[in-house]
Amino acid sequence: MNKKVLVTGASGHLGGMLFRSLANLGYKNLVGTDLKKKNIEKKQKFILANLKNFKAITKITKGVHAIVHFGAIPIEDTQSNILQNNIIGTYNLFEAARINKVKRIIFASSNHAIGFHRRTAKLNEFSNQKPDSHYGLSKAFGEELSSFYADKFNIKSMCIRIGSCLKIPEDKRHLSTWISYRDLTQLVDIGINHKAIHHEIVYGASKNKKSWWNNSRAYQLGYRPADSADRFNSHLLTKNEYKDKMALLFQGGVFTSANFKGDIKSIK
Ligand code: 15L
Repeated sequence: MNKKVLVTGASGHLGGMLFRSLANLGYKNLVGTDLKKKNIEKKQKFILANLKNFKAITKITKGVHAIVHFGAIPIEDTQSNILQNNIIGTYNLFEAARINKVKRIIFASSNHAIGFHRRTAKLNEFSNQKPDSHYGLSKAFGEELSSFYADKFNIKSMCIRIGSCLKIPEDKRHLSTWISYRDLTQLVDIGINHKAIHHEIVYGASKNKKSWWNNSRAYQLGYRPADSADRFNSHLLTKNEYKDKMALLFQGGVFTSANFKGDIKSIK
């Protein structure tokens, strides 16, 4: 791929990983951006910019073919921080993309956009959003934003509801939610290149037997995960949720029980 691809959140855990792994896959014209410069090598093209600054974002999206949008607060935070960084930041990015005629956006959504679904439910690309946190709500917003900009302005998008993207699974929950770095890279690559994409929802999960998600849409688009959490010795995994009965009921785990003031029985 010689066309320009912008990676937001390039100093972060997953944005940084993708900034490197896409280059290894043969992407020749990659530009990274973030509000601070961290773990960026000399040979990588990087521009400092804050997603809250619309003018700056409009500048850096000029001449860009596709955006891999991973720039956001990656966990729960205050309503105000999530609003400014994740919601307004993402809105700025899509609007700048529209002005600059960017063709595609790959959006880092999260399992926390659907976290209040019970673990007994098997979800697919049509399952309704059930955000479990301000953070999850910002991801649900990003998915709707992607849908709107695809339908209204023909900016193609793939939203990846990422489970737990780590080097290896660490906790029992990850037997259902884990995705390896190379499998996430594969999904992002499909999002950038697949011809038949309009607005897609897929699950960011490796081939896990205990998955809560039917990811057949990703498979239709050519996703063939190379990894599986099943291969890891489950005795070595931590049981971080096991003291939190509520977390064990819902897909979002401890994100659902944090600051919970609701009625568990009413959550359908
Ligand atoms: C996420 O969306 C977070 O960014 C990550 O830190 C994990 O909490 C992950 O979900 C998960 O649910 O395991």
